[in-house]
Amino acid sequence: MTILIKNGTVVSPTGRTQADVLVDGEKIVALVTPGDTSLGVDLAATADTVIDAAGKYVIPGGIDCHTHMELPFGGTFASDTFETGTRAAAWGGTTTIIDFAVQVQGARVQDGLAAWHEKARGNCAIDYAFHQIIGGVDDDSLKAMDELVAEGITSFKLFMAYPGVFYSDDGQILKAMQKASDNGAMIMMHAENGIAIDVLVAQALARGETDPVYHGLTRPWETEEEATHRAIMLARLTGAPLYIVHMSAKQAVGTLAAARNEGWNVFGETCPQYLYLSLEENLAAPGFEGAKWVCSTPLRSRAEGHQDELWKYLATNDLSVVSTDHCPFCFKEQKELGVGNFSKIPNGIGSVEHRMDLIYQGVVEGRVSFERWVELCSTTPARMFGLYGRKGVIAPGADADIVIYDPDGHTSIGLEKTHHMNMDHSAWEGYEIDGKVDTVISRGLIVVADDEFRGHAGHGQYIPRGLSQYLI
Ligand code: DUC
Ligand code: ZN
Ligand code: ZN
Repeated sequence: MTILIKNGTVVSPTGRTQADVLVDGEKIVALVTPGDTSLGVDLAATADTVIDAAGKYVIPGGIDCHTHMELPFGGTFASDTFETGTRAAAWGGTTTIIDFAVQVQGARVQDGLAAWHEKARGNCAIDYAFHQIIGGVDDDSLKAMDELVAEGITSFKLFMAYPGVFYSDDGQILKAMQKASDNGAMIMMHAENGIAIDVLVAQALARGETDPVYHGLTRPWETEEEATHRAIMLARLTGAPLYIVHMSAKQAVGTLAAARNEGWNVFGETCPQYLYLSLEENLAAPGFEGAKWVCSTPLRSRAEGHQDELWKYLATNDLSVVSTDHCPFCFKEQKELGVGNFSKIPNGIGSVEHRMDLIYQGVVEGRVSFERWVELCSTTPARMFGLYGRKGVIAPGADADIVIYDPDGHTSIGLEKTHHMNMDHSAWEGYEIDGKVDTVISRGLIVVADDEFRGHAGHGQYIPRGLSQYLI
């Protein structure tokens, strides 16, 4: 099966070119400059399928390197399965996810990973890989980190938040970082001071402050900045590469930027919710409505200017990646677990379907370039997490994961309009995008075209990963 994508503009982090893209089976086999006849065949006449991409952008499929399908959290589970979540991702132009397998204290890391393989196998519409959460750093889990690296799980998430659940203390973090510094793995850090936050939460509840907005107010920027600084220093001490996930406070990113300016091997990720949504407009919505936007790190104050600063940090590469931290919960019966007590609201927002569009809107609004859009949403995630070459690039030999994006199209985000995630509400209701995902190809299979889903569960394969290209 061959596909020729004709007349499009191919976008990469280094520029835009007019080129026709030839796909054979699961791979990209050629990029041909229009008018170049040196191949000696009329590709349009011989290809099985010809797609005219005139006036459209041809980009490598999106890579969402931070998702939580079916994550157990607060007595419930994230509402997207691998089947529903990867289908929604495909609708939005994402062709690879990296999800987090979970190990909790006292359990074997290998068992946590096996459980994640079990959830995903045969169910995904697009390709997938795993990071490993280490919820209990001990001798066994440290040993398991070596085993996992050899199997293609080359990044480990630790938590400075959620004491008693996923939390690691500084000694545990130090040991895991020493291990990563030896075996080349990337340490991913949830950087919030969870011990301080738990005190602030208890004090707020004791004062009768129970609404969703107090979720944000009890996780002030200082708790993110302090943890970010501590994580960077521990990484510096051990020589481990460090990637700080879901950054939302401008002060924390400022601390990261200062470390990067010193040449230290540290990176930051943010998510669309921290670029667009805010504590005042969303988390503080009347009644219990704000629960829709309870996530950690929390949405920040617009009056304090975090959102605009984060966009600037994306442009300057102080923030290197946009993922979603996709962790959806329904309002009914899930978010509602926290009526009368914000600390019981399951943490998470669903966005896997909208990331490519939402960051494209940043291109339209002049915040980042076309090239940077591709870099933030596909190429850097591939390079950061050992997928590059196969993913994150349109070049001969790469997997044929391709999105054709229409700058003249329009996307109205909303539950009744464009919603395929397994949720009963959209955190993005009413957002308008001046562009549209037109066609999505996953390893040579057209999975979205003509406003139809044409993929199927089980097409997506597990992709073992190499080491990060950002190791020094
Ligand atoms: N943050 C969330 O919002 N949800 C899941 C876990 C996390 O760290
Ligand atoms: Zn986290
Ligand atoms: Zn997360």
